[in-house]
Amino acid sequence: MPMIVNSWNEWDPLKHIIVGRADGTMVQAPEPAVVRDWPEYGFPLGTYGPLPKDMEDAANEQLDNFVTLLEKHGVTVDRPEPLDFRQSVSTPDWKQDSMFGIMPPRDILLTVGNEIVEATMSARSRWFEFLAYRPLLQRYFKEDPNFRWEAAPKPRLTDKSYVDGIEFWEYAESMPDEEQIERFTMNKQWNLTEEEPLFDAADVGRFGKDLFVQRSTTTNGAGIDWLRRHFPEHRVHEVLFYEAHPMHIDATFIPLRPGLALSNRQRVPLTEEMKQLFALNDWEIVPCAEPALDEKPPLCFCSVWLSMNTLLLDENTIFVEEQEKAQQEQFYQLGFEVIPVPFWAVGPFGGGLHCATADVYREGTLQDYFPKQIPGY
Ligand code: DAV
Repeated sequence: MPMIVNSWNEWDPLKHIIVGRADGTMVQAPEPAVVRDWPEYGFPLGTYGPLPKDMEDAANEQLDNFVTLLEKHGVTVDRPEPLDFRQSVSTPDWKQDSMFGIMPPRDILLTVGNEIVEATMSARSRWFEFLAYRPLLQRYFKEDPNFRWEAAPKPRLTDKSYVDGIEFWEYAESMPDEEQIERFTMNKQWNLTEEEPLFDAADVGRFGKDLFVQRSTTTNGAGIDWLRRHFPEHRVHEVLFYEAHPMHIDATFIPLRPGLALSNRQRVPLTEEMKQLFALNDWEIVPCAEPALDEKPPLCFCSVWLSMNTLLLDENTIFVEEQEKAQQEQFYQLGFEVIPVPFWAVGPFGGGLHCATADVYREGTLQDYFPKQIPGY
């Protein structure tokens, strides 16, 4: 019987991956976890709807091109099945006027060894996103007798899961970033409460036996606790960075190969134990290069740091956005073969090359890259 699902880290040789689609992606309807306010691009506060069709076509063209490139490098690619994201969705607790989309599979699917966990997610518009991946997961389940298919407890996402609902964002964004970092980041408390476990899979950095999970606007302490109890054979470390609105670790801190990690030059690590753990095990942490963009493109909720949102083909080869020349140069200097990929049109649909993918199979086994541990961390 074939082994289909296996991936323990971000750098082992890649053989099989899921790549998202831009089809029907929405500027989401307002909800406690999400506020969009882009009057200059046709979406003032409170409005919602599909992203413009020409943008969607451009994003899909770049995604399809990336798929071809991956296949040329011997990687099998699967794609999710779009739903109608314009539809409203509801549970017994709430009704939400739109869904979001399925460009970033990394946000929802967490692959750890022979297991894929569907994350809780923390936005109502993303509650049903797992349905788009079910045809793939069902197939893996049928074909691979060792595949462990898991779903984290579906959250209630009532108003109790959010700090003052949407008002949190209006309140926070009236402050300068430094003040928000002081008030919210230092207290590990942004929009989410600790009512129930909440996490996005993209807040997890996979380093073999060690999983580094970012506390963020999408992942709360209970979510990290759930992951810790769910993976008893792993060491699950909470990490925090200097960032006002942390969301997903993959434009903040990423491994490149055993012993080498890339850190966002602004969003420096704040967790002392994390810094000690890397130093103790002789890991080098290098600050990333400057991004090519000065500000977010139109209708994009991700930052310019998508420059470091890259995908490793193996520990010597990395896919990097085509126009991020400084970041490419840094990878050359670090000894990597760089494969440039045009991907800027994809950003507004939910991220970069790492966000747009979810691992299915990388060669390799579970290894310990941090043999020296810090008690209690
Ligand atoms: O830095 O804006 C990008 C990652 C989205 N999945 C950021 C986060």
